[in-house]
Amino acid sequence: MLFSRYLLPVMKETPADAQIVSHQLMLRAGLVRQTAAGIYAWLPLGLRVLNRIADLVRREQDRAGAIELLMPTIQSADLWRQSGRYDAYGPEMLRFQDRGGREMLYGPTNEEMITSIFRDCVRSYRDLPRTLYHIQWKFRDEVRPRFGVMRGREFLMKDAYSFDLDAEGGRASYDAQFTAYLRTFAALGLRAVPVRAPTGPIGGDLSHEFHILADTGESEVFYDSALDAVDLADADAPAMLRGLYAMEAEEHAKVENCPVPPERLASRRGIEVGHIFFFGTKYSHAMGLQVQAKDGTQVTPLMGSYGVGVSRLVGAIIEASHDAGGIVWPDSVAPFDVGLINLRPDDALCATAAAEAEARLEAAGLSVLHDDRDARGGEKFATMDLIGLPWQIIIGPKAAAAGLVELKRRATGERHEVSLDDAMARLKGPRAA
Ligand code: 5CA
Repeated sequence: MLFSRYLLPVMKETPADAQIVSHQLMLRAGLVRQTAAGIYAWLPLGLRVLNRIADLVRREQDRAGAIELLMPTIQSADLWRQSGRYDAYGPEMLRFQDRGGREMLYGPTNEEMITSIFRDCVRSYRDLPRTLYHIQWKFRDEVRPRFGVMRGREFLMKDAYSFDLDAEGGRASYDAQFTAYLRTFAALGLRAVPVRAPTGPIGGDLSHEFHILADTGESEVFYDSALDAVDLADADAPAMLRGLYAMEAEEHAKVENCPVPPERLASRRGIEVGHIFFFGTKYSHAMGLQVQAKDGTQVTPLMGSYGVGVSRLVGAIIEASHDAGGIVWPDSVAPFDVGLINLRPDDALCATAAAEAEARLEAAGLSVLHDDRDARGGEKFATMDLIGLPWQIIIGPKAAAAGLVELKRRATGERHEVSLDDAMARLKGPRAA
């Protein structure tokens, strides 16, 4: 992709209205534009990151046996009356009428809709267990939208819903999602710790939130500091984590005798990137979902729901991975693999070398943003650092004459003058791993 033909409005100055670093960097790096309070347009570079995150979430959901479908953003009020939540949900729900005067809403979540779909499609115990998910926009008319995409009003969520015949099965479905979440966040290059959580308007009595520990987090969590030593990518991590004390502040406040000795009790702020719930028959009972059991009787399936804040993750990843120069994308979600800087687009040798490098990198399956703009070197370096692509390949007249390029790793700042072949060999290594 040629920079000169792309839409990438970068800003030098820090926007005054953005309070936290991820929001500032998302605006400066041209990832999003606010179009109304808490509502954002995803510009081309931001959309590439959002899509990569969604793809990784999807990969781990599929691996865990969940099945993808797509439900609409617009729902009918009648559906929500069946569960009794239409009146209970309050002013966070965006409500409106269609031309026929029918009451509609922009979905803040999908428990009712999935329950009604499942109720219409399934009759027998043979059709359970099932976990279904979609990745779809939600709307919540938050009192205080802030921090950019971290607390938006319109946001992208992965929401999964499990249906089981008995409590043991329901627990297994919950555990499968718990494990999938640890894998997902690890694949995104994040350390997200699970903590016991209150269930709020979703309901039920078993719930975990997944938090990235960061000073800019909106929640507070209390946990046994032994948790800091757990390798979350380890296969034993789910079992180890279940044995350790970790609570969202509201839950912690309910605990009368904290089992963790004070010197081991840590308290940090966290960004909630996922939230899972087991609420049994709350929606299936209210909405009359029943299936025939093996013995011919009718049973009410037990359900759980499992959310990941896909658009919030873009901000959370930046909070966790940036430096003074800008964003430092983990390889797994970077909008392009390589930023190719041609320092002298007016020089024939440089232009040929850069075009060749771009073609060969792309032929090798790497995505490239080629800065061919007629601009000063300093500006190109600053822009490339700001947008945070994992690798930079810099082509200038002296190196080009010697058949060399400069390869820079964004995260470490390490630079090497190498042949294009050597650069490509180094670049493919960590990606393949
Ligand atoms: N139905 C359940 C699980 S599918 C549910 O809605 N859970 S939730 O309310 O906790 O939302 C799931 C995730 O969406 C949260 O963990 C958070 O990461 C993300 N999220 C919630 N509200 C917002 C918001 N206003 N802006 C951005 N992301 C949000």
